[in-house]
Amino acid sequence: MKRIYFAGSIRGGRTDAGLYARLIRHMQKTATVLTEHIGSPDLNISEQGKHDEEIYSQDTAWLRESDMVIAECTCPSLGVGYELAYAESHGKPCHIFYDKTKASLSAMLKGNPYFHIYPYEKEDDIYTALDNILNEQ
Ligand code: 6IA
Repeated sequence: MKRIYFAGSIRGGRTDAGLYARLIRHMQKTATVLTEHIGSPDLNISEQGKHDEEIYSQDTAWLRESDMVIAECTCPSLGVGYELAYAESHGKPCHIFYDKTKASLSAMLKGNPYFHIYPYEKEDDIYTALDNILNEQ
C-alpha cells in the first residue's frame, strides 16, 4: 500500500479539521496514511513547546518514508508550507488542494511548477482527484 503523508493545518487553525478527517478516511480505503492524527477533533493546539522537537523529528522521518504528500491548504499553515518545501527537497510528489472560493494560495506554492495544484469548489471534487492520484502513482 502507498504511504501518504497528509498535511493540514494544526496551529494555523483547526477550522477544516472535519474535512481533513473525511479525506483521511477516504484515502485509508486504498492507502496507508502516516499522519491520521491531523484529522483528530481533540488535538490540544494550545499546548506549546514541550514536545515540539519530537514532533519535528517524527514528522520529517515520516516525510522521508512517504511515497507522496497530499496537502489541504485552504487554511494557511506555516508547518504545512515547511513540509511541502521539505518534501520537494526530498523529491516526493506533492499534491496540493485548496478551496478556491475561500482561499488564495500562496504564490510560493502556486508559482512552483514542481507542485501539483488542485483548486476545488466542492468537496466531492477532491475525492475524484484523490482517486486518480492514488490509482496512478
Ligand atoms: O504550523 P502548523 O501547526 O499548522 O503545522 C501543521 C503541520 O505540521 C501538519 O501537517 C503536521 O504534519 C505538522 N504538525 C504540527 N503540529 C503537529 C503535532 N502537534 N503533531 C503532529 N504533527 C504536527 C501535536 C499537538 C500539538 C499542537 C501539541
